[in-house]
Amino acid sequence: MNTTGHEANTYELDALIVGAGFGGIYSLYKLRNELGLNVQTIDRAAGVGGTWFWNQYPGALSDSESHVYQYSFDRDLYNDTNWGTKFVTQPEILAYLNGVVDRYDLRKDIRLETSMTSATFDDRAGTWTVATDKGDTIICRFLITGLGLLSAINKPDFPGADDFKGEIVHTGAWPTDLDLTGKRVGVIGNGSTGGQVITAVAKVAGHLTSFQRTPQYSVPAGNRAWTAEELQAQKDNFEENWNQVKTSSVAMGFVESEVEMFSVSAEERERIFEAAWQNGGGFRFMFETFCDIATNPEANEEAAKFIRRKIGEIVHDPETARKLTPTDLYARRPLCDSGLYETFNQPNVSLVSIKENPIVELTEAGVKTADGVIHELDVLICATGFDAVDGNYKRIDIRGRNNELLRDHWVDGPTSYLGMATSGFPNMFMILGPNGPFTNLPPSIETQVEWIAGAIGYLAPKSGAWLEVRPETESEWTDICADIADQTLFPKAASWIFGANIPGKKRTVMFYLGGIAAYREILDSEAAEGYPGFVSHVSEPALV
Ligand code: NA7
Repeated sequence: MNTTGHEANTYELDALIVGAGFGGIYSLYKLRNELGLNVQTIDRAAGVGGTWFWNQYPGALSDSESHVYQYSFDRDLYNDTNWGTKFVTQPEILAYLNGVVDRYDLRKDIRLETSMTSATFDDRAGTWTVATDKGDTIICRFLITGLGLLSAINKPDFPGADDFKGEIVHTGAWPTDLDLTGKRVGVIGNGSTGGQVITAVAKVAGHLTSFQRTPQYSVPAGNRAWTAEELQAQKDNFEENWNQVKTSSVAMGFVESEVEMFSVSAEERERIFEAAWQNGGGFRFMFETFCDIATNPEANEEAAKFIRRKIGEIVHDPETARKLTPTDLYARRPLCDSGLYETFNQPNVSLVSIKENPIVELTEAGVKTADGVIHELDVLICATGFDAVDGNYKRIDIRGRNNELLRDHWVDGPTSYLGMATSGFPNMFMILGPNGPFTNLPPSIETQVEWIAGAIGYLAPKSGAWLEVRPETESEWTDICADIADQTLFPKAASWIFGANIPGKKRTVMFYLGGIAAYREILDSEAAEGYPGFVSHVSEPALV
């Protein structure tokens, strides 16, 4: 027995899946239900759902349209899913994922409130030994990590935080019993999450103060009910729609524009932007209007100017409008909102630009800024994002061949081949690891899980066999990702996409920006050619 009263066990599995979000759930289905392997999933959370379990803050909404923010592997599941609005809320997505788990009878092989504390590869046996915080030891051939792209929270350490008499919460670890009605609420951060939480909480808070470091470009989400015809068409056109998604770039369920910004007149640009603004959607605004907003600085400025003008038209107080208006590139993950700028017209909402007037410390009563003002608060919400992509990997002792620690392997920044494998860590397959595709996530997750299941299906019958990515393949992939990123404007904007949001984190390219279509082709040929990017090791004669 360990200190929790749980009897510690050592047991063997074919595969251990860590994480019960979109990726972990589908992996369990593929490996257990389809390949018939002995598999278990563990997750540190008290429920399944990953991101959608943790991010239960008010206003949490997916910014991918619902007809493509789901699984596509089972047409019956798709037909039975009836999401009535263009964008779906966190409770709906969490209910969906729970429904999927029950539909395929996965729950009995998911251990909740169980964290992987270490994982070590045994070169001789060709197995992974995983320790959990329950004291269990799991020995498995295949380790599938779906630890979450945006899961390790970034909570700033403000001086005086211990003195603050109110409550400090992070959106990514939201206490579901927190009632903000009538309270004095501060929100630090105004990314995708901050925008959602500000808009929702301002409706109930006594007063809301937004502490904004960098103003953001945001366009309306345009959320609305799908019409009956639209819903029917989504189901009738299942194959064509998903084929379109998987042969597109950002996998968002629309056809990306091929029109260059300056190939049309100024009037036509205005018409296209206005239509996109009215229709809604951040990715649509950036990628469906023109093809060069993310690559050509002048084209980018046209889009930025349009949004800046809208902010000026919406926000009544000129000083608030000035503070809310970005002046830099429109080159972060494109945001959309449900009335964010309008929220700043409410009498119970105020904005503090902490770039101009930094936070000095927290006091007993609230947040003190450089001008000496103490902003009195009952609750301080940190919508300050995540140590994205590799954050969770660095927090666990993962040791590959020769006892090499993954965080040492990634000392110059996280790398991988295809976002799924890193050299020295055989038979460890990451879902949404570094340098995976930058898209609407469920289609990329499905793509990766299907590829991983293919690789495991190939290895499983060969006793003790493992695949290990060649170091040179990994370096080439890193270079490819960097070259593609350099052709875009994204690296020029400081955001989590390049690790720029975490103090001290090395700025590196962390995504493959070549689009899902090209990505899927690379994956297909890697598997079809017998995994040439990998060294294939068989410790005993193959059984097949
Ligand atoms: P983001 O996009 O990383 O946004 C975090 C926000 O928090 C952003 O406004 C940051 O300002 C701000 N921030 C971070 N640290 C601090 C400190 N120390 N002081 C003040 N302000 C700070 O995270 P989100 O959760 O909004 O979104 C992440 C993704 O989740 C999103 O793209 C979707 O894919 C879903 P900054 O801009 O860095 O100046």
